[in-house]
Amino acid sequence: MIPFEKKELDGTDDKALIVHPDLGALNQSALEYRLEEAVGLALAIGLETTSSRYFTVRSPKAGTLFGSGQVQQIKTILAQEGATILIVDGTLSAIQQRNLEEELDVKVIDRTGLILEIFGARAATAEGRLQVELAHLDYQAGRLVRSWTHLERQRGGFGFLGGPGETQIESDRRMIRDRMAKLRKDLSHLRKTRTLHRSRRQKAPWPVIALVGYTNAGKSTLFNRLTGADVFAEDLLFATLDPTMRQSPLPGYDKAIISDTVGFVSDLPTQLVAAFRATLEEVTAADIIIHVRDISHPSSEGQAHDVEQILRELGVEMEGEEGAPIIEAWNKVDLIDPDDPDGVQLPQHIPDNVCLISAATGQGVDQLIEMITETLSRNHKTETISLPLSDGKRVAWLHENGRVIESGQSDGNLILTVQMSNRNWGRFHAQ
Ligand SMILES: Nc1nc2c(ncn2[C@@H]2O[C@H](COP(=O)(O)OP(=O)(O)OP(=O)(O)O)[C@@H](O)[C@H]2O)c(=O)[nH]1
Ligand SMILES: [Mg+2]
Repeated sequence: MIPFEKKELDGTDDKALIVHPDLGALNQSALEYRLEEAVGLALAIGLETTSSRYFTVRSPKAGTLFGSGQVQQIKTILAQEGATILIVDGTLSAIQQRNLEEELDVKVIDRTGLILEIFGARAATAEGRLQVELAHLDYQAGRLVRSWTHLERQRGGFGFLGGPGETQIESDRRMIRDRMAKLRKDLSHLRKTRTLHRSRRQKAPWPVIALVGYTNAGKSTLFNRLTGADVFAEDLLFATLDPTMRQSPLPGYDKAIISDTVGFVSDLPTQLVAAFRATLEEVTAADIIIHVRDISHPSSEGQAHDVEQILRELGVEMEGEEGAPIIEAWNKVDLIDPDDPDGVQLPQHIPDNVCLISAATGQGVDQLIEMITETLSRNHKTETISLPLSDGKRVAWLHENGRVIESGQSDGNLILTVQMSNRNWGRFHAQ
């Protein structure tokens, strides 16, 4: 345990003030949704918000990000509202965080820190916890800020947001480094085991379908509907953290494997993208990706954009032959009221790879399943071929790149029924 210098806050009724530094990237309404989202993020670790507002930052100050007049204003608001935590919905350097804490005399946390704290409280599997702790330490390593360890006790997070006193910095850094090295080792061990599981599963003749999307889009609700599972689905940001896989019947197939994954959010900390890369390998290995979108959300477009960017960062091919086909499930259509002139409306043109659904009511889910099987069969073909028993190389290639559904022998030949993407069949026949 790292001997952090503790600053006890009255943990039972901490309330947060949220300020967003407006650097000019967002328009008025996007700013408002961003603030709303930040309130949701705070709530995800049980923090109530006194108010949320943005400050226009024309030239960010190296020491405090906000200008000195703004810092005074924030100080006044904190006192007026009785907030004991300041959430800055943006990125703070370690220095900025510390200076703000000193000037305002409250705990200060930035967006990355907040998301890390949520993930710390939510991760349930051994691997998830190791990954989050690693990401946390990575973020922590350069930070010399006061401790917030009460959150660890209260909310089950890791509470690494705090930091060492000046005198202990060096030894603490060393301890952090050592701990990170140990975590990496444990993780690589766990991953080896998981890869073994996966390669065994890859040989199973079932397609893998990955659900991805912005947090709160309805992935888990859809997952439950498709699989009859009862996964935690809540109006809570980052309700799901650890990926879950289930079997589900799919017309024309014995079964399919559907995986529910962690939701994405704009400005997902790079430490976390890196940490979850391995878990999200399920997505990269999927036969079909279902991008679940909350189409009733006013920022739906921007959210889709963020999701696509994170998928690219994860190495998922978004267009062309190489990647898995992507279907967009435009969810929550039940919330769209075509007669409401102020409400969100569906766009005029709806692309071919889109299915309108309501995971809550079940509307459109049958069409979605149809679209999934259609897309699968369009992109995959099943062939029965005969190969000489001695052709071990080609047999191994087929096992590696396709799904061997049936295998038998006749007259010294191996008869294989294989399902594989059209592209792989092309490669096979060209050999
Ligand atoms: N009205 C309506 N609400 C829905 C629909 N689908 C999901 N919801 C609600 O949206 C909220 C979020 O749903 P989840 O399934 O937990 O969302 P998620 O994408 O798994 O979220 P994270 O795990 O947090 O990333 C819940 O309150 C659901 O009941 C829908 O089709 N219509
Ligand atoms: Mg979920």
